[in-house]
Amino acid sequence: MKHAATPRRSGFGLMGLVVLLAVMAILAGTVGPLLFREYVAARETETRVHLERLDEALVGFYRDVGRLPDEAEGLAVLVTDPGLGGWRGPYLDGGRDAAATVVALDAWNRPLVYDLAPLLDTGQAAALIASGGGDHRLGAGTVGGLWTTAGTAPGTPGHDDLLMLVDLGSAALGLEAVTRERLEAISAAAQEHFRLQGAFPVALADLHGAWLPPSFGADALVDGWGVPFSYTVDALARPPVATVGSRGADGLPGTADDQQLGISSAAAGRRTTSQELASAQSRLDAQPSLDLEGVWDLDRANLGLDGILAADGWGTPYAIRVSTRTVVSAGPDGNFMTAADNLPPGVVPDAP
Ligand SMILES: [Ca+2]
Ligand SMILES: [Ca+2]
Ligand SMILES: [Ca+2]
Repeated sequence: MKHAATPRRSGFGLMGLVVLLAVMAILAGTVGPLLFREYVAARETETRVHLERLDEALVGFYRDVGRLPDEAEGLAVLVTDPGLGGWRGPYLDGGRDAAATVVALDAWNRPLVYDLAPLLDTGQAAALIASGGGDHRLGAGTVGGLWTTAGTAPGTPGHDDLLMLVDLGSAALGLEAVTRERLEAISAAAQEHFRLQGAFPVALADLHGAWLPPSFGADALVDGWGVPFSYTVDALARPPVATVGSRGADGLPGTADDQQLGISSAAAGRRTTSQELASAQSRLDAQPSLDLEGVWDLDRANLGLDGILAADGWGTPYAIRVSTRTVVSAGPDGNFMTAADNLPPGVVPDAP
């Protein structure tokens, strides 16, 4: 019986093994750190690129939705429709970055930190996104705490952190401009409403359709940040005024970024009043023998103007100056005694 063949000896003797181990040790000492640095640099670059893409995506989200995601929503809403009005994402198109599972991770697959309206040691930002970097530890700051943007001392967790400060810049200005434009369109429509109806609309929604331009969508009665405009009317003021306003970017009333537009009825009322006065006066001039009572309600009935021309374009009843047979409006201030703004100018009714 043949005995089993002894295993074939490798030609690689003990010396060979020693030499190989020595070479590997040298390589590990020199190439290893090089490779590691390369690896870290690549992850850092990858993270920076992702942060830049997130920055752009946040600005896009802001343009559409009118605000940045809050911290509870986080970065996931950039790729997953949260059911918000105006959302037209995903805001990261394609690639690994755009997957819902990794959108909020850095290149080391660690969660990015997102802080809305961060507290910074220098400058300002609308939001901040942070990665702990290669050491996986975030030392530059915390959500709601103070952020050190210039990096921290070597050896501390913050030294290799990667931060992205999100600046809305022109996007924010764009929303202010949209708001201003809508306010002005509403003002023009409300004045036209006043001119033809003798009063401001009760609610802004009443301006929809006939009064506002067709391009003014049903969703445009809100400011650039999606908040409905405030609207008040003081119908007893002379001339009556309306005010339409936005709370601005911060959504809070009474702060510096508010936009308010007073809508005056002065011009609209003047046009109406001038037209009415002209027609009333021509009716009066056509009946020179008609005896005047000096009481507009009676005289306009006698003139056949009953039911119309009760009040001028600012809501004040007309009067009549019997001595000169002139129909008079008190003007925008509603006061006959201040004659300068009366129509005709300077004319006051006879003293009672
Ligand atoms: Ca770190
Ligand atoms: Ca405000
Ligand atoms: Ca007056």
